[in-house]
Formats: sequence, C-alpha cells, structure tokens
Amino acid sequence: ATQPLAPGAVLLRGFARAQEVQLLAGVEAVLAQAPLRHLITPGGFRMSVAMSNCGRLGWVSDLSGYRYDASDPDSGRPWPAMPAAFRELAAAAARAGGFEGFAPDACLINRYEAGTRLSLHQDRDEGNYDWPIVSVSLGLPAVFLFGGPKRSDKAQRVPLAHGDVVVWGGASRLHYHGVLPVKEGEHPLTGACRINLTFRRAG
Ligand code: MD5
Ligand code: FE
Repeated sequence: ATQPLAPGAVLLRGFARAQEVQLLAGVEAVLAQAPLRHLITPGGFRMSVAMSNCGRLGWVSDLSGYRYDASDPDSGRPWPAMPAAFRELAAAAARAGGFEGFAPDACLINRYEAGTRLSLHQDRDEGNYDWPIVSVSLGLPAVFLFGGPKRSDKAQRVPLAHGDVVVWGGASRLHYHGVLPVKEGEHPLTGACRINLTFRRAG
C-alpha cells in the first residue's frame, strides 16, 4: 500500500520484498569491490553508520567536507557499477511515488548494527533537488525520524521494516531526518544488521 507521509514523501510498505534476494546479492557484489567503512565527519567524528557506494558517483566525507566523488578514496578506483536490480527498483519506486524517469547516478549503502544511529541532518550535497531520494530498508527494522525544514521542527517517528521503500521528493526533499539507534536482533537475510540503500541523482 502507498502511504503519504507528507507532501512529496510516499511510503511504499514492502515494495522491495519481491526483489530482496537480488538486492542483497547486489549489495554483496558491490561491497566485495568497495568495502564498508566508517567515514570521518568534517568535525573529526567517526560516523557510527558504515558506508559504501555504487554508481557513477559516491557520497564521501572527510576532514575537508562532504562531497560526491567518482572514485572510492580507499582504493582510488571508480565506484562499482549500480546493479540492474538496484536501478530498476529505484525507477519503479520513484514512478509509484509520482516521479517518472528517475535514473539515479549514485547509490549510498548504509549498514546499521545494533546501537548504530544517524543524527538529524539534511541531504543537500546533490546537484538538483527536483529529483527525489529513494530509500530502501532491508534487514532489521529501525525508527526513522522525519522532521521539517528546520532542525528545530518536531520530528515524526516512522517505523521502517524490511522491504519498505520511501520516496522523498517535493517539499520533503530537504527536510531534516535521522535514524534512532537500531535495536539488537537477527534477520534471516541480513543477520544482525539493517542495510539502507539511498538512490540519488547527484550529478
Ligand atoms: C537511512 N539515510 O535510513 C536514511 C534514509 C542518508 C540517510 O538519511 O543520508 O544516508 S534516506 C532518508 C531521506 C532522504 C532525503 C530526505 C528525507 C529523508 N526526508 O525528507 O526525511 O539510512
Ligand atoms: Fe539523509
């Protein structure tokens, strides 16, 4: 079922479930080429989320700032190509959310273990905000914090489970958001973690 969360934000419960095996195989293939790592924020803190990327561009952070880069700073090589199952799912979800023709050039892979959190932030390193960000949750559940255009706006708590997809477009595209610490658990496909894929038009 499709559920509007706010103007421009649509929650597609279970939308990715039919592709779970292909998506997780894609994650494994990408991570074999570009392993997960804990990036350092410009302020010098190690992120609790472990990250990697696929597609033409990847999101990276270091002491000099946040940016999208065509190469993996750990290897110097281009990021792995985006698996076909990723591209197809992202385009189908965007279409279901009202965005026809979404062709992401970046996919950030986030891994959350028990206790991992993502503090409140905006995604504003992309070249254009007319395209949505499509977010796919796999494995352990999490509570997503969906705020407003200002950091101080009150945040709604949205539980996200395996297979849920959210299309964040329109007015919600630049809203503050985060993820509460993930609870311990075991998922039959991912084990003790949550994997989130975010598809972006970055360039
Ligand atoms: C996650 N990841 O669950 C989330 C899903 C990130 C990140 O936040 O930056 O890697 S993406 C959620 C998102 C994107 C753009 C806008 C909004 C949410 N929003 O308006 O709430 O790992
Ligand atoms: Fe974000």
